[in-house]
Amino acid sequence: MAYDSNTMYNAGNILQGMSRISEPEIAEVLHMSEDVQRFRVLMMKYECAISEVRTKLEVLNRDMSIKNERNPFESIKSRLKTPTSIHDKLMRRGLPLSYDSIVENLTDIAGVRVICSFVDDIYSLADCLVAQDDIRVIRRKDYLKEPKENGYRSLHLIIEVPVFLSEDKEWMTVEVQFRTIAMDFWASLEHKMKYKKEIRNLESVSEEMRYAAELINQLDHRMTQIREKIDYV
Ligand code: 0O2
Repeated sequence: MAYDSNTMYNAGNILQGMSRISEPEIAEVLHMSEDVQRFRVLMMKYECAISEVRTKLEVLNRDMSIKNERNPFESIKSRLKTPTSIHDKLMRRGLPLSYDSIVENLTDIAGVRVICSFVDDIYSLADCLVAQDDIRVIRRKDYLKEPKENGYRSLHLIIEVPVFLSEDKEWMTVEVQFRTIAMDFWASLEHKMKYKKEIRNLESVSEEMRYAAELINQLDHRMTQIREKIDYV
């Protein structure tokens, strides 16, 4: 499921999100007819966790934009993994299709993607987010410092946030990806490549993608240098 940039996250939207997942779909795709209700509640909690993280980032955006005279991010997108994607990921990894397996093995059911203009904003924003005392960092993967072989660059954080329910509090896992506008542009094209069954000249297209990723990296750094010159005036 694609990331959605809709910034409105209220109770209505959450219910609307849940109703998108039909019971037969869950039962059929995940082979867990007895756990359908538990699964729906789980997805509701992940949706609330997305909402919490988005709010935290939006608060940081307002605060930092006043202090630094620019917005640390351009946009936020988020998505909840669909039952079909959950099924496919578990199958790909040879893991059981069960409620417990989903909770134990998947850390990206709730996904938030933050698109920044500048690389240094990525680190400032990520540092401010993880410094909050109700955030637990589970994992950090810095594909900016160590890009993937194909040229992919982003900063990934797996975090836990508390979701306060009517009777208890639960820590929910959210994957937060930070990247620049240019890196996002590159990643969406590269993502399309994965879904195309046959690409002619795959080797040379992959090489072009690696070259484009390098150009994007240089452009991102050049833009930061220009911004610093403007800021110094
Ligand atoms: P989708 O459809 O975007 O959700 P994990 O998924 O965390 O259990 P993994 O694969 O080691 O395990 O995590 P990693 O490397 O942090 O990647 C997680 C997500 O980052 C991917 O989710 C993609 O969204 C994105 N990503 C990672 N590598 C690439 C890449 O080379 N190209 C592009 N375009 N995106 C990438 P999914 O589940 O693979 O896909």
